[in-house]
Parts: sequence; C-alpha cells; structure tokens
Amino acid sequence: MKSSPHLPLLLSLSSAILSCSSNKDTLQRPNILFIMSDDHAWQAVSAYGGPLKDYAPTPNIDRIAQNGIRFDRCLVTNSISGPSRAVILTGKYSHLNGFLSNEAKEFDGSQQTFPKLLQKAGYTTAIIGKWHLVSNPTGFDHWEILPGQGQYYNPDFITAEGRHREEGYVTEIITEKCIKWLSEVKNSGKPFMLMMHHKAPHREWQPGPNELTLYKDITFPEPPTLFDDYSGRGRAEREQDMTIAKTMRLQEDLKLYKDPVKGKNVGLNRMTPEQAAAWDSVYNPIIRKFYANPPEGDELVRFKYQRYMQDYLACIAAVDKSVGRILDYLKETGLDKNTIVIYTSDQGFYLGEHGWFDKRFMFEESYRTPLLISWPGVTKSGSVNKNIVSNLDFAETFLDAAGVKIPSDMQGESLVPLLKGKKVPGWRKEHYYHYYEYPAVHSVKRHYGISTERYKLIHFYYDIDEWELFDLQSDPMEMKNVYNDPAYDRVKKQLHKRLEKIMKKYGDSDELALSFLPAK
Ligand code: SGN
Ligand code: CA
Repeated sequence: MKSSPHLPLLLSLSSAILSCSSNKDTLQRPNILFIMSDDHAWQAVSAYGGPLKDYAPTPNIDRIAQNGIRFDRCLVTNSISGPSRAVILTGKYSHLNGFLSNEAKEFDGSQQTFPKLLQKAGYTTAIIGKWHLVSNPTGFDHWEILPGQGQYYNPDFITAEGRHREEGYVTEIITEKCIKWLSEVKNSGKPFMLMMHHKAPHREWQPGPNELTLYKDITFPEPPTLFDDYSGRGRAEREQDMTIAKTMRLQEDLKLYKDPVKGKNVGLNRMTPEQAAAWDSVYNPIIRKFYANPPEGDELVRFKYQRYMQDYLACIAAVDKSVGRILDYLKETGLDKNTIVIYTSDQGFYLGEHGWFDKRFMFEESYRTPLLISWPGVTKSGSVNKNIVSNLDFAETFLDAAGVKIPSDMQGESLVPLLKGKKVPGWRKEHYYHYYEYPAVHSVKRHYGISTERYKLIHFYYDIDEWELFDLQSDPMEMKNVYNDPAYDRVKKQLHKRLEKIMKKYGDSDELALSFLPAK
C-alpha cells in the first residue's frame, strides 16, 4: 500500500501537538535563530557604544538591538570556548556538565541538552559552524561542524558522513549553509532552532577576501590601559601570557612574515592561488614598510595593537554582513515574524585593555559577552536591560519561549519575563564564575568568584591562593585590588558569605574543584 505523501508532515505535526500543551501554542511556537560568534568583544559591537563604534560599526548586528533588547550585563560562567558551549547546551555549570576546559576529553553528548528537549517537543534543530566539544553533536537533526577551531580559508567540515573541504571563506560558507538549511525546513510545518556558530573573529584573525582592505589604513583609538603594569594587583595578572607586547606574534597573528616573496604568508597553504594573490597584494606592502623601519618599545606595542585591530575588526565586518544576510533572508521569507533572533559570543575578549588580547579572566572585558535578542511582538524595540543575566540562562530561555517544561536540574533563569519587558522582583543580584584551564596556553591561573552589580570578589585558588576585590563603581577598569584595604572590610565579609552561599546553591565547592586536579 502506498502511504500518503503528507504522512511525514502529519506525523511531525501530531507529535509536536502531543508534546505541547495546546494546539494553538504549537502553531505559534517561535522559531529560534541563535547566532554565536567566537571571541567577539562587546566593545566591538556598535550597539554597545564605546569608542570603536565610529571606526568599525556593526550595523547589521545592531539591527537585532534596534528590533529588540540589548542586555548590558550578560556574564559567562567560564570564559573559554568549549566550556561556554557546554554551559549553553545544558544550562548547567562546568562542574556539572563535565566540560571544564578546552582540554576536556569530550562533551558527554548523552546528557540532557536544550536542543534535545526542543527536538522532542517537535522542533527541527541544526548546528552549523564551530562546535569545539570533540564528541559529535547530539540533539540535532542536522549538523555541519568545523573540526576543532576550524580554518578561515577553504575550511574542512565534519558531517555525519565524514570530513570534507570546502572552498571559500568560513564566515560566508557558514552563512550560506544556514540559509540553505532554512530554505529546506521552512515549509516543514515544524518550528526550527538553528545555531549559527561563527569561527570568526577568533585568533589568528584572518580577514576574508571581501574585507581585506577595509581597515588597513585606519588608526583606532587606544584603550587607556594599553600600558597597564599590573601594579596594585597580584601574581595572576602579572604572570599571564596574553599581552600584545610579549605574547602576540608578529608572524602568525599579525601576518608580518619577513620574507613574503618566498610565499611564507599566513594561510597560504590552504589558500587558492587567487586567494593568496589577493592576500599578498594587501599584506606585502605592510610587511615591507614594517621591516624597512621596525618600531621598538612602546611604539612597537602601539603598532601591534593597530595591526591586531585592523584584522580582528575586519573579521567582525564579515560576521556583521552574515547577520545582515540572514536577517534579510528571514524578512524575504516572512520567517522574521515568528523568529527569535539572538546574537552573542562564546565570551568577551580584550582589545588591548590591560595590554591584553584573549579572555579567561573574570574582568569585565572577557567576563561580559554581547547579548542582543529580538522577538517580534514580545521585545520592545530598542530597549535596554541592565539585569545580571548569563549564558547559563540561554537553555531555559529557549525552552520557555517554546513552551517546553524546564527541567528542575537546569541552573539558569528563563529570560522570557525580561524579554517581555517585565521587572522581575528577586532577579539575581550576583553571579558565580569558575575558570579551570591552567597550566595552559596564556597562563591564566584558575579562579572562581562572585560578582554583584558593584563588587567582584575573586579567588585565585590552588596555584597561588590569592584573593582580589574590585569596586566597579570607583574603579570600573579594575586596576586596584582593595582586598586588603580596611575600608572594604565589611563589604569583603559580606561578599565572602555570598560567595559561600552561591557556591552551595550551584553545587560547587573548594573540595570539588580540587578533586578535578591531579594530586599536588
Ligand atoms: C587557540 C589560540 C589561543 C586561544 C585558544 C582558545 N591560539 O589555542 O589564543 O586562547 O585557542 O580559544 S592560536 O594561535 O591557535 O590561535 S577558544 O576561543 O577556542 O577558547
Ligand atoms: Ca572563544
């Protein structure tokens, strides 16, 4: 007997209806487009204002803020890629989801995640782009991921069928793949949840063919703490390995290969001859100029900062175009009317503040991540939210928006009431952080801590056992540890108590942290 051609559609519809509280809800459940880039500092999103906005605006990403809400204090629980992704998927802190650092063996894909729960509730789900969790994705009807960090030019992708290379620039390829997938599922009768995960603007900041010349002659404003000497703080700040001055490499990072003529330029081994020619036509003159009269000392740091910004921001320009392209697609197809769009990054990043690049520390530049959300008919255009929110909240937010029951073991809070513009009495007044990756690249020592609106108490435990306390009101750039200042005794005591309480709340403790370590 031949089955009806409509059978798959009917089946998926009925399963969606069964798993939801009412037929009406099912038909109106919103699509979710989650766009996440890698290492995109909020200082480099023009919707957040700040000095870079006039030099390197992000008009398309800003469209999400114009249509919806800009969250001004979205804090990550562990400022590093794999762990951040695991937290987003599970709605649980690293010590519970098991992916503590980028060096973790693999993400346990058998555990509960929000994509699985959405899938069960009738959503079609996909992830396209950076994954960084080693094991293959679970809970997705479709996945095409970059291996590890991925490559900028002619990247490899891993799918259920295996690994293959594609020609082109990674940001553009991911965008086209996402649009193709949307076009395939948009009439399926099911709501979708798509995670579009860009590799850019991750180190080594290789701009795409269409942005190579964008900022090459621009001089960007320097951050006031570019020449921070870390006085007034402890060993953790002094002993890291992430300064523009010492750590940033002239060749791989800044593309200043000494002998460009011999074809040693970055990425050449993956580039087509045409891509390499376009690359060299931009970089070779820069290289020649640099080695003809190489700057030294502070001037070299200034030069490196400018080169860094030129490439980093050019990578972001491609991400911004990607966001524009996908927003336009939603509009053209009418999907925009019922799609929640989220823009965020796996963490923040230093753009020369404290003399640094990279992330990891519980200081605002890397602890805070951009978060813009629009939800037609729900979010008020151009609104701003100043509550402490977190990537811990994403899973619950998406489940709540989809009308799916939130499991009691998830640890975040649904942002849906905030998206509706409600004042939520009793909203969290503090946030817990825990970073584990040490010894490792960039040498940022292990630490945990608590942040309130005004204060931050940080414990660099185990490796050095040092405490730091910052008053964000009198010291927004976090230049002075006041832990031993008697004027802060009362605050310090209170924060210690609150830290103890919040660790208990989330099931973390010194003992647990130490149990993850090899014996000393
Ligand atoms: C690579 C980078 C580091 C970066 C980590 C983690 N070095 O090792 O600078 O901190 O990734 O980044 S590179 O020379 O290979 O680019 S993360 O965003 O994936 O956590
Ligand atoms: Ca990252």
